[in-house]
Formats: sequence, structure tokens, C-alpha cells
Amino acid sequence: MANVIVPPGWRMHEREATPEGVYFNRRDFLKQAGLGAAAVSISGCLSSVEPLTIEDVLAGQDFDCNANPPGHPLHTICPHPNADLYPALTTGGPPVPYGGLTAREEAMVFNNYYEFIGNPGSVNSVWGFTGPFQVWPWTVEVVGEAEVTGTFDIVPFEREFGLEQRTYRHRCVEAWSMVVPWIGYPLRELLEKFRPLSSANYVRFVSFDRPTQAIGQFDQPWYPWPFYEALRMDEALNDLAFVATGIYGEPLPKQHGAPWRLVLPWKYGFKSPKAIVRIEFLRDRPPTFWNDVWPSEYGFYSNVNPDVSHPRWSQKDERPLGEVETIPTRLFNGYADYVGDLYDPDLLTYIS
Ligand SMILES: Nc1nc2c(c(=O)[nH]1)N[C@H]1C(S)=C(S)[C@@H](COP(=O)(O)O)O[C@H]1N2
Ligand SMILES: [Mo]
Repeated sequence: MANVIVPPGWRMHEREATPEGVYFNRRDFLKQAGLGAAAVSISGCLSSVEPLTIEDVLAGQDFDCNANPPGHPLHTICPHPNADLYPALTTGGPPVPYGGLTAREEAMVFNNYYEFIGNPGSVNSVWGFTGPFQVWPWTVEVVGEAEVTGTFDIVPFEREFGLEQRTYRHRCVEAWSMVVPWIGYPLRELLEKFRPLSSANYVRFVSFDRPTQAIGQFDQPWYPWPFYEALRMDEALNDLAFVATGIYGEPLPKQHGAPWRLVLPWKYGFKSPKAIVRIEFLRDRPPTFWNDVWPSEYGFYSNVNPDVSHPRWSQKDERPLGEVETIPTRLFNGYADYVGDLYDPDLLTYIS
């Protein structure tokens, strides 16, 4: 569909295991994952995580990115095949519409990632449960309405497209927000590589399914794993839509979605899946995870909109991570200039 791309204003200025794995019991899982009593204490002591610099944590230190439990929230950054590309030298994206940069120490210990939220577990302890998760090797299967389909190693695209840093606002549907420097490349570069057909009206992204490596999938088999999300093709090709492979100058820690995730700053956070293993180019609008789980609460579009309340809470305000006071939420999370044209006014009345 809309394949005519208008260059954004800012460019001018700047130049495995299946659910059967769940049959073994939870105690065995914890043993295998190296989790147990220790994991319980992780969630208990998070507030006292030292604000170490990444240099302290990574420089010259020997640690295993699959250690259980990880010793520090940055021990979840695995050695990266393109380490020389980080940090990215180029910056891109529009100016941050409002809000100050979130401290890395806040963002890396507060993560919505249901695959790693088991029992015990919470958004405050996601990092501590990611140890068993194997990031490498990572391939992506591309299927559907495109000229180029098949299975691809995700790593070479970083060198091919080049990496840039983009500082974006992020607004979760649960009324918290952050402003973080992502590293990656425009989603459009990746999608155009597969030459979508004109019949590709939607694109869906599917996350991994590994209950033996992800305690949330193991503990909560009633969710329709794996996580799946989708966009209209013109939304996916918008200049703001970004593939993140890194954050705060480094490759992504597991809790932020290593080895790659989407970042869609004008939509609620759940529209940006982490650790993606499949891209599907589709004719028709596909089902999406939270909309399937709870259709009255989570819509397909889910554009940030302070005037449309969630059925259980207002969306008028948000709490920036690390702060106590809330601030007002803005339409499209402050990015209306870049994405407002994508939507008919009636789409703004959805939940969503
Ligand atoms: N696979 C997967 N992706 C996901 C989620 C998830 O549970 N599973 N949570 C989403 C939600 S609700 C938010 S707010 C963001 C949080 O990203 P962060 O932990 O890097 O801040 O990830 C999104 N991507
Ligand atoms: Mo979220």
C-alpha cells in the first residue's frame, strides 16, 4: 500500500521448546534454570541495585551472560557479534518532544516482559530471570506476501543498514513512561529488504516460544504464547518505526528485548514486541496478543491518547520511571507531527 515515503522534517536539519516442555515440573525448571531461593531474593533487593556505570560492570570483567541468576542487571548483555558497531556514531530521529532522559539504572530494572514474569516475579525482577535465555544464534523467519521470504540471520543487517542512536519517549499502557536512547535502524529498511508485495496490508511480528528458558511462559501456559503483535503496513513503514538492537550505547540487555525488538514511540508499549523470531506479511488484519487476551481493554491501534481512558484507569497522566510526580500525557505521546496523518479521526476513539 502507501509506498510513497515523505522524508521526515528532522532529516533536513540533521543529517524452542514447545508447550510440551511444560510437562516437567516447576521445581525441575528452577533447578535447570539455576533459580530457586536465590531468585526470590533478587526481587526483594532490587531497590538497592548500585548505580554502577556500564564501564564498571562490563569493562574487563568476566561474567557469563547466561549465569543464573545474573549478578547485575547489565550482566544480561551477551557478547555481541557486531560489538565494534556500538555505541552508534550517528544520531537520528526527531527531537524528544518532552521529558528528561531516564537513568539507565531505572530502565534496566523495570521491564514489562511477560515471558520472564513468573511466580515469583514482577516487572522489577525481569532481568534476574533472563539467565537461561539464549540470545545467540538468532534467526528470523520471513513469510507471507513478500518477494523475499526465508530464514535470515538478524546480525548482518546491522552492518548493512548502519546503526544510529535515537532517543525516544516510551509510554506504557499502564501509565508509566521513559525517555531512552535506543540504537538500531529504521524498520522500513528491514521490511523493504524483503520486498513486500502490494497485497501486504499488514505485518505481524512474533516473539520466541521457549518455556524452558522463560519462566513466565513456563508458569503461565494459559497465555496464547508466543507474543504476537501487528501493524498496518503504512504504520510499519513510517519513519518513526524503529528496530532497536541496543540501548544506552550497548547491545540490548535481555530484559529490553535482545537481540532485537520494535520501538513505536507513538503507540502504547505493548505494540513493540521484543526478541522477534518471525515476520509475517499479511493481506488481512491479524489477531494480536493482548487484544485476544482482553479485547475490551487492548485495541489493535493502541495509539497513545490521553482522552481515551483504559477501562480501569485514566490515561491523562503518566509517571516517568524514577520519578514520583506524574506528568500529562500527550496525543501520540508527543509525536503527532510525524504520525497524525496516518489515522482517520475515528480511529482515535478506539481504546487504543
Ligand atoms: N515479547 C514481548 N514483548 C514486549 C512485552 C512482552 O511482555 N513480551 N511487553 C511490552 C510492553 S507492555 C512494554 S511497556 C515494553 C517494555 O519495554 P522495556 O522493558 O524495554 O521498557 O515492551 C513490550 N514488548
Ligand atoms: Mo506496556
